[in-house]
Amino acid sequence: MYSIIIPTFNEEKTIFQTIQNVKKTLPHSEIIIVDEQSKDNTVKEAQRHEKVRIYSKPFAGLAPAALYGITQASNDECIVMDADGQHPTITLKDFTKQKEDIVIASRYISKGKINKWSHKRKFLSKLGTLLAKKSIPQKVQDPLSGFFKINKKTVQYDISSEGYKVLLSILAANPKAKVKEIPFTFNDRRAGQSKVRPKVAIDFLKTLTKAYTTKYDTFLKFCAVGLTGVLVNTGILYFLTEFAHVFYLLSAVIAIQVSIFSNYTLNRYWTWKTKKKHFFKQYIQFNSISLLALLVNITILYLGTESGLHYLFANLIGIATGTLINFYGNHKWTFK
Ligand SMILES: Nc1nc2c(ncn2[C@@H]2O[C@H](COP(=O)(O)OP(=O)(O)OP(=O)(O)O)[C@@H](O)[C@H]2O)c(=O)[nH]1
Ligand SMILES: [Mg+2]
Repeated sequence: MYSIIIPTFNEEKTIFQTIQNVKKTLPHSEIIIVDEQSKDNTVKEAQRHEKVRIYSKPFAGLAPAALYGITQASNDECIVMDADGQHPTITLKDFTKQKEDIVIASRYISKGKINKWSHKRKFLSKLGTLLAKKSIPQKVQDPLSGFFKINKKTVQYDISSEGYKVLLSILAANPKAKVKEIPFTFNDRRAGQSKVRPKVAIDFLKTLTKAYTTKYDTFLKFCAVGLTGVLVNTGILYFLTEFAHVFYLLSAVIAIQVSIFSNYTLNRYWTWKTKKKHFFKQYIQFNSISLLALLVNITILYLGTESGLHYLFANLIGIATGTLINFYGNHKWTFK
């Protein structure tokens, strides 16, 4: 059994026919309309059908409306589709043959098509899709599709997600979910007006930023810990040299060790949150990676400078390489 969730905003000209088509294609499905308090007769038109659940309130956008519909659905298998006829109901049948956690009706795989789009719209869609594809861990060709199925038992969704592109936030939040794309033809709007407005672009950038920060969460935390390490290092070097009158090179050795230790502790309990290995065994591994990264950093500094680069520039390349070695070494070994 399926629940079909249809977000609407001023779709009086199309909603009746869309519901009719859904009923013809999947007669036993549950139909849920999530309406953004349309100012026209959308709700009245939907009410002309029997057995349709209608929620009409200010949802604050397409994504929250769709997610609300999913929470209200009686079935685990939920399909979200547009009201304006752009999503052909024939594809609903194809959805029912798929068992994956997330199934996407895709415009951008072989046999997928878009009917009559302007060059500008095509370009913007391709650009948005490219940015979105890189922001998620799965290999998906159409992460901005508004036509998809999720199994709400196995897929996590954050009902506070904002914006327009609900599928993108669902993909970002479910890196391990099984995903499949099926082709469909994106038709012309049957009637009525597009709801795409400049705010959609701003909302999209917000969703995109969230997806990127989720995808690179571990690396970003690792970099933040690295910055705290610089502060700890500088503070101890200064304190020991100025107030304890320790020779500055000896202060530096102590400062490096303490900052490696504080970095290690923060990375163990915050960045990777892995406590499978013994604290000190893992600490020795962390230290070894730090040493390796330091050696590579200095080698690049030396080779770069000797081959004519400015030593500060060569050092920056060394630091960047060292950071990557540190990150991947710890990711694949220390904290695995
Ligand atoms: N509940 C709710 N539904 C919305 C909102 N904005 C759009 N919708 C519905 O979401 C679906 C997609 O919106 P469309 O305006 O068709 O967006 P689009 O398909 O990307 O653009 P077009 O090709 O111009 O139609 C339609 O069924 C709209 O009625 C909103 O803010 N709230
Ligand atoms: Mg549309």
